[in-house]
Amino acid sequence: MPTVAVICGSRSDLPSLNGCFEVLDSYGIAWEASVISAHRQADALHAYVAAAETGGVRVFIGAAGLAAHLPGVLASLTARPVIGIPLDGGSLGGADALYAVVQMPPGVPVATVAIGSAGAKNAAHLAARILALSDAELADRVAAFRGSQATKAELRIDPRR
Ligand code: RP5
Repeated sequence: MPTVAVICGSRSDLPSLNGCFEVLDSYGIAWEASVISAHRQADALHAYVAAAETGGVRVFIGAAGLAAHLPGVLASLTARPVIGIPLDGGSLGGADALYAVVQMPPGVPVATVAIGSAGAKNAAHLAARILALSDAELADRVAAFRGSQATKAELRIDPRR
């Protein structure tokens, strides 16, 4: 049963999400991914969110480009945490999607990460940290990842090692 649902607005978004899927896998988090457009398949999106909640999804990740309303619509449909990834497929380099995802009205929060593949990875890391609040083993894996990052940074600044 997935605990994280990743939804993107188009099949064309999927390559941008590989890093998200890899990071979720690295934490051993069960996830599922779906392509459901907020603009083109509104009814299907409503039905999916209801079913996902019933099925045990605890964190939603929404990814879209252009006028990226998908994460915001997800946040309108669920009280569970929604993380939004603005994608950079459009002619404005993702600034369009960033504004659409980050500028949510008060009371309808979307935790917005960076544009594109960096954001896709961070969406997965943030989901892990949310889930780790109630999962001690996952919290250990998050701590281990943070430790490995520190080690890598240390190596970068000292070429003799
Ligand atoms: C957005 O429009 C999607 O998330 C995608 O980033 C963009 C273009 O979609 P397609 O025309 O490739 O389906 O809704």
